Amino acid sequence: MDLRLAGLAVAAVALAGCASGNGASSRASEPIRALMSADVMMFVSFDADGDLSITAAELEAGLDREFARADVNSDGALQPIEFQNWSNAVLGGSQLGPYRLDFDRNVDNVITREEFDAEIRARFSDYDEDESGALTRSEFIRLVGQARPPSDRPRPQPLP
Ligand SMILES: [Ca+2]
Ligand SMILES: [Ca+2]
Ligand SMILES: [Ca+2]
Repeated sequence: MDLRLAGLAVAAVALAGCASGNGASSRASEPIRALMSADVMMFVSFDADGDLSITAAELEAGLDREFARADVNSDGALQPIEFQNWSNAVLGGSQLGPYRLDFDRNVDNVITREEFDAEIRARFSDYDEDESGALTRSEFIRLVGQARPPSDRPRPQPLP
């Protein structure tokens, strides 16, 4: 996929080079491409007051709402089928992260409320580039090449 994207970038640069006659702009030679993750759709939905900023209080309310939405049998944990259905509805499917094993840190096949909150809080902090405690739209946009690989994030070892 990276190779294919690189190929597209080369194609875009080549096209810009050919378009010398229309006087468009030389900026076209540096196409801007961005990455978003499926969790952005969820975080944007947390903005209850519609002021385009997701505050810490809105995060807390969102965690409550999403866990309740996912935990259909109300046993306080998310079984694999519950996570799958929630992911399909809220994240638009399971093609993009976050994945079930991102949440289920002790790999016991259930996601506790603590595991659910920990993963989403970590992602919230990860997006909060200016460390203001709130997320604005621009913080969700990462240019290609700037996305941090998952290995950069600390991962606790599974419990014995
Ligand atoms: Ca808000
Ligand atoms: Ca459950
Ligand atoms: Ca677990």
